[in-house]
Amino acid sequence: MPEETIFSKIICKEIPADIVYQDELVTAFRDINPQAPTHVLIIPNRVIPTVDDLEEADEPTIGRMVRVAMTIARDEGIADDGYRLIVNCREHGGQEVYHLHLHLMGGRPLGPMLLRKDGL
Ligand code: DGP
Repeated sequence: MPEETIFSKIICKEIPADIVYQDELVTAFRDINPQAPTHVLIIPNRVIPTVDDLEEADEPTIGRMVRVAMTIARDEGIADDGYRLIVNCREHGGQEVYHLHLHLMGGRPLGPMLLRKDGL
């Protein structure tokens, strides 16, 4: 069983967060350090440390995460202009919290996907 995370405490409301959606599979809340006018994290209620830990049985959960992101984007009024969904995985992916999360960002043009470095 993976360890509880800071996000587990948000799910059970042990620590405060601006929760915008919650159901039996997923929770969505505003990022504490927003990088765009809308920046919401969508997470599974069960701790899955990284996207690399997904199992076949998690397919309904990952599907729900994407559908919830889509619905929140519509509710926030950013869907027509477009938005970005990001999942960071482990060290090179820049993952800080080892509880799988989908970043939903939008509300302004987000620019190129990555800052390019010499030699890629
Ligand atoms: P990542 O680098 O992909 O692991 O992103 C982690 C994100 O989680 C980062 O954008 C900041 C956010 N975050 C970390 N701790 C908290 C918290 O306690 N509350 C909220 N709302 N967001 C948090």
